[in-house]
Amino acid sequence: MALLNFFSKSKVNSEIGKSNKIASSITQIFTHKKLDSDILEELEELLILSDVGAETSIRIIKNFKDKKFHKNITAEEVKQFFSEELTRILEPCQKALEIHHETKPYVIIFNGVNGAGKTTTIGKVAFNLKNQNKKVTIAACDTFRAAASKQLEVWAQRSESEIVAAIKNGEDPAAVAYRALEIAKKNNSDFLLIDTAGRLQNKQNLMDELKKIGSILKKHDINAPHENLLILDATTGQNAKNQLEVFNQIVGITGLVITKLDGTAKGGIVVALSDLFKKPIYAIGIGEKIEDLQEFNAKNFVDGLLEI
Ligand SMILES: Nc1nc2c(ncn2[C@@H]2O[C@H](COP(=O)(O)OP(=O)(O)O)[C@@H](O)[C@H]2O)c(=O)[nH]1
Ligand SMILES: [Mg+2]
Repeated sequence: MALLNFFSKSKVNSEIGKSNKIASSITQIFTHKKLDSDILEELEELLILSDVGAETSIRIIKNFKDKKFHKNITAEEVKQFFSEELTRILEPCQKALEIHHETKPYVIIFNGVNGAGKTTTIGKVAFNLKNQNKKVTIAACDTFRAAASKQLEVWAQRSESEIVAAIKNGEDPAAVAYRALEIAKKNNSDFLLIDTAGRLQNKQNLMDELKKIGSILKKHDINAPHENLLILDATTGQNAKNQLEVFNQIVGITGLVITKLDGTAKGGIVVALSDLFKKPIYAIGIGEKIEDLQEFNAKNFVDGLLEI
């Protein structure tokens, strides 16, 4: 067993939550006022506006009340409290992907709704693996859109990975997955990364499709897929909770990659997801470039969010 460094090292990233900095709002709230019940409401609202979600925000504020801080508490002390609370929620979800090297190929399915960042994340992961001298096969199982496999081809070229795509438009995605697994075995690939479609509008279809991919892989390797990742776009805010619930029901999600934390995302959604689902967060996406995939580090993430 080994820990896999798919991703760039985590660093404090000031891009995270930049459109709605919790830190500057805390400073503003505490500039002219003393701690009272109005302020507690303002803090709760601030968390909710930052996408932390009502349930988690209410609990954090309850913990804050229970501390019985003195009336002249400073913005810095409040930030310190939030930093500890958020880190405590996020830390259990900071996990590295563990790989069994004896398993070849190690099969990872990338699930998620359209536009979440599945294809881009596969490209980034493939590139990182290649830099570690790993052999990668990519299965283009989003066979519904012709453009999808074209986009994947570009990423595959950059990472010198082999790509297995549909022979004709609309080919059964499970058939592509099966063929890809056979090819990956034949080529002695270390990894098989499977890109999927994400049409959540037609849940039954998607469910059938993903289940079929899973069961056809099992015919080759009873333990495959070894990971069922869910790629979530942080800018979709609270909707990400619903996506996690649905995909978890369908395939049993083993870990998350949360993308687009560099954009208008408020960042708090990562806290809400950790608090409610406690799934490992293997990486975060902080841009469109190949190096913009970082391992998730709870402390660094909170420091970015709170500008500490
Ligand atoms: N800013 C930003 N854009 C991203 C990130 N990840 C993916 N994207 C962009 O999101 C769009 C959809 O990504 P794509 O990989 O095609 O999503 P898919 O439909 O799930 O395969 C593309 O324009 C990507 O460049 C990220 O971490 N940050
Ligand atoms: Mg795609």
